[in-house]
Amino acid sequence: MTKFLTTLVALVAITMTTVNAAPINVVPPATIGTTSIIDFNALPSGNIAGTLGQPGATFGERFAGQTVATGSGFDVVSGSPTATLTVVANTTLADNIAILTNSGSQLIYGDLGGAVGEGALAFVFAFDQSQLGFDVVGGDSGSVFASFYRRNGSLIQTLILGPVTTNTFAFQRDLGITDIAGVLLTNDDLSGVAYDNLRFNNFGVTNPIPEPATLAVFGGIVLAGALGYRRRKAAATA
Ligand SMILES: [Ca+2]
Ligand SMILES: [Ca+2]
Ligand SMILES: [Ca+2]
Repeated sequence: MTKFLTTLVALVAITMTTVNAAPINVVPPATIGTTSIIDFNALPSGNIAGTLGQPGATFGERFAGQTVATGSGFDVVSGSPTATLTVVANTTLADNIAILTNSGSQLIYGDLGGAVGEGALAFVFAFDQSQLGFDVVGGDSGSVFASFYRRNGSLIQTLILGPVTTNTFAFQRDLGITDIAGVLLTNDDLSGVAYDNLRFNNFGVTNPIPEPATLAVFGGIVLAGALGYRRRKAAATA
């Protein structure tokens, strides 16, 4: 019985790892089939007070539940977002998100002390995504750290992109799982980076709390199986 349970627990662990740890894949931009784009071009330049609502997504500095440290000269965000995933602003204007003009296009960036581009930028979608893309603009061969979160605040994966220069990045969820509710972007680039042309699908579903539901169903099946085994064993020895 003990050995049976140990094997069972191991099998569950493997299964849950397979289900929950599917990564985010970086893919060629042409391969994602997104239909919506936010280009920021209608927005005036300058720091934004509060969060920024756009069709299909809302932008802020970080997610509710997270804290930001600035000692390194870059925003470093830590902590887990709380459910339901929500962006929050930095109350200091020069430390919040902002818009600037570059080559005739409006871009968005995270600010820190008005330094342009060293700050964090977070966005949450109206609908969960299985794929998305965006442009990084002005990178000076540093790294961009992209953390993908579910709507319940759990982390799917953090990717390190770089060395970045101006480039387009696209991402696809392994197995096509549609559970990317939001993304946090920070960087350590020498001069900071801005972002443009967020590509996504402004339709579909939202998954408020997918993981606990999955666990409950799965746990129920395992429990039923274990009880059945115990009953069969009891019957055999009776
Ligand atoms: Ca900031
Ligand atoms: Ca633009
Ligand atoms: Ca800068």
